[in-house]
Amino acid sequence: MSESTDYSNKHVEFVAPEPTPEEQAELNDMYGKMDDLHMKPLWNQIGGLMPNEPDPRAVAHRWDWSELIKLARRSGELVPVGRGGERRAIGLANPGLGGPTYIAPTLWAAIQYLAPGENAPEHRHSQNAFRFVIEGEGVWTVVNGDAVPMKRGDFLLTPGWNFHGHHNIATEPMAWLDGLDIPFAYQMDTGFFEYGSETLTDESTPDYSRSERLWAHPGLRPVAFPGATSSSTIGRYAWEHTDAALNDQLALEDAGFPGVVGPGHAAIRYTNPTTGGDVMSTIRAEFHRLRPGASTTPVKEVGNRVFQVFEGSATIKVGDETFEMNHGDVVNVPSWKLWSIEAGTDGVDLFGFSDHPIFEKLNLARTYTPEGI
Ligand code: GTQ
Ligand code: FE2
Repeated sequence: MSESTDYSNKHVEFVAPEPTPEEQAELNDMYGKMDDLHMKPLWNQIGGLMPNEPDPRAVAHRWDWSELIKLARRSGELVPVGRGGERRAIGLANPGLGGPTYIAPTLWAAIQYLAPGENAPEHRHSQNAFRFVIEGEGVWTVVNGDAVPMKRGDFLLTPGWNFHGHHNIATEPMAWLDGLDIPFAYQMDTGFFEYGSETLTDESTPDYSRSERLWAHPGLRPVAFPGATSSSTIGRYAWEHTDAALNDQLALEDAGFPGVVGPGHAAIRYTNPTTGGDVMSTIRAEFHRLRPGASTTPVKEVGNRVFQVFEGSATIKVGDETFEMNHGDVVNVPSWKLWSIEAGTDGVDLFGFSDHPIFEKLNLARTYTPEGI
C-alpha cells in the first residue's frame, strides 16, 4: 500500500471532448439504433441511477387527521363496501411518488371506515397488513376464523395469506389506520390475492381473540406450539399492555434506573413471541412516548418510517421541513432524511411503523447520527 493511496470517495469526473459535427451525427445514429432495440447507455444516467447516497423521490408529507376523517365519513355516505371494492380504505399518496397510492416506495397507509352494521367481506393476500386504532371501538376483525376486537390504542395484525374480514356491530362508525406492504409487493411482482367468504366465518364478539388467549401473556408461550413462525402469532396487542410498558419505562427512569432509549423517551417494539423479532417480515411497528419537551436523537436511516400521533402533540423535523403534529395526524420519513421528534407541552404518544426489516434482512440497512448531537 503506497503512501499516496487515497481511499476517500473522490469524485473523478471524466469530461469527454466536444464531438465534431460528423461525430455527433454518428452518435445520434448509434443512440437511435440503441433506442430501437430498447437499450440505454449507462453514461447518460449514472447520477440518477446510482447517487452517492439515497436520494428518495418520496418527500416528507403530513396528513391532517381532521381532513382524513372528514373525507372518510363522506365516502361512508357515498360509497358502499362490497365485492370488487372489498374495503372502504383511502390510501395516503406521497406527493413525490406521483400516480400510485404509496406513502413510501414499499409501504401503504390508509384510513379505513366502516359504518354501523357494515361488513367488509373476507379475502386473503400475500401482502402483510396491520391496523392501528386511533379512536373508537365496535369493530371486530376476523383473522383466519378468529374474531379479534379492535379498540382504541390496539395494534392488530393480519400477516400475509390469512383470510380476514371486518364488521362493525356498534351504533357508531369507526375509522382506523391500515398499514400494508402493498407497494413492495406491487413493484416486486410478489402479490397474490384470493376472495373468501362473503359473510364472516366467525360473527362472535369476544373480549379477547383466541390468538391473545394463547400468545399474549407476557413472557409465556404455549408449549403445544414450539416452532418459530415468520409472522407474529398475536392478533391483537391490546392498548393496556403498551401503555403499561411505557409507563413502567418512565417510572424506572424517575427512579434512576435504565430502560428508556433517551431522556424522557420511552419506546416499545411490537414483537413476534416465537422469535422476539419483528411482527412481520416486511414491517416493523413501535410505540413511542415522550415526556413534555423531550426529544429524540436526530438520525438518518435507510428505509421509510411513518408516524401517527396518538395523544398529545409534537414537532417532527424531516430534512429541511418541520411539521406540527396533533392527534391522528400522519407523517412519513423518506429514506436517509435526518429526522427527530420534539414533544409538545403535554408530551406525545406516537405510533410508528417502518420497512426496516426488509433492509436489515438484505444487509442494506445503514444509520447515521450527525456528530455533536
Ligand atoms: O383491510 O383487508 O387498506 O386488503 C388495503 C388493502 C385494507 C384490508 C387496506 C386491504 C385492506
Ligand atoms: Fe386485506
